[in-house]
Amino acid sequence: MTEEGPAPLVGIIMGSRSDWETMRHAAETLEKLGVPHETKVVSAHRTPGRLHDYAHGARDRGLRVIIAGAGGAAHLPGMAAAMTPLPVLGVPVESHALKGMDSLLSIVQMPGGVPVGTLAIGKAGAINAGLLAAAILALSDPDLARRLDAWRAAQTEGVPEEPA
Ligand code: RP5
Repeated sequence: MTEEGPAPLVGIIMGSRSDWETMRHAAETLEKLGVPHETKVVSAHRTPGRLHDYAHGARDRGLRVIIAGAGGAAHLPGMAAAMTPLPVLGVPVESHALKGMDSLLSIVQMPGGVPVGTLAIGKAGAINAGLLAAAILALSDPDLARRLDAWRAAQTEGVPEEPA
């Protein structure tokens, strides 16, 4: 659901194509909930101009939430948050060297004044970023709120009582 569908409400950005294996879970979650979104590679250090243009133009293009995933020295979510008033959800991508602890601490330890809503490291964080973005949008979208309720009910239904 990108260029050809309805106008995106959520922008999913990531520092590298290598982050897609993690960040696709945010996109798939939004897809299941019928939330229009777009996905872009936007690196804070390799493509700073692209980040500048993306973040500064995000609200005027109609985006409502940004999900930003990055690994290592993961300044992408914080830099994006510095350049847009939109809520930014940060997903720490698991790094090879430090298993994503570097990503997590880089994203979560924002100084007071420029918030990034930080999720868990890796796939769980990406899924939850999608769910949280949907919950934010659902505050002003009753149809989406119903779809989110149904998704959660189905999740509950899918938990067996017996362990084996
Ligand atoms: C970060 O560096 C990216 O977010 C990625 O997680 C990490 C490694 O990038 P690649 O070297 O795989 O492109 O900017």
